[in-house]
Amino acid sequence: KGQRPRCVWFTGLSGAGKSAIANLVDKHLHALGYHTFILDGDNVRHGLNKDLGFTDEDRVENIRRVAEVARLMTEAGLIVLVSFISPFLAERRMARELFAADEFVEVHVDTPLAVAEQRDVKGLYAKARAGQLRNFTGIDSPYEVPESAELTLDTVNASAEALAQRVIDYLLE
Ligand code: GGZ
Repeated sequence: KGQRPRCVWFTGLSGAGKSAIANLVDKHLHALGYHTFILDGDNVRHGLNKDLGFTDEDRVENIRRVAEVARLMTEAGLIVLVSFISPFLAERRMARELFAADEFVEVHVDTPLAVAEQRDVKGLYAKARAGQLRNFTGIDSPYEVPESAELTLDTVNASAEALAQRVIDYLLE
């Protein structure tokens, strides 16, 4: 089936729900016959970017490389689902500029810090508050709220399933 290549760029705090939503979008698009690929910390930070940590400088380089890889993958025809905190406006803008105007879809997974911290699925916020984890996004490292996201997802008032469906509807409209 002919598919439009896309870069769907999920941004949001640690624990916001980016990966959960990206995984659902991936599963549903795959079931519909689309060719997709997820780029996230799990498959990029342990390999290609294992030399990078969480200083501002390293995050910028992390996002630069991820954006370039996503671009290669869209050139191969894929719908790429990119799931990184990607905290800086300038780097998200840089990523967007690698793609055609309608090819890049920025999705702000808009979970308030208090909610992400309350959930604290991996216990990282507690560690950051205790000073055991430095440069943690939202605690002692900034998250710059998107100004030009194509979609803003409110994870407090909707389920991951419902939000994944919104992303799919946007992509297929
Ligand atoms: C933020 C951190 C940090 C610090 C480790 N700050 O919830 P997670 O665990 O699974 O997702 C977070 C992930 C963030 O990596 P990214 O590559 O998405 O970040 S960025 O786009 O800013 O480069 C978190 C874990 O790594 N983690 N230390 N200090 N998140």
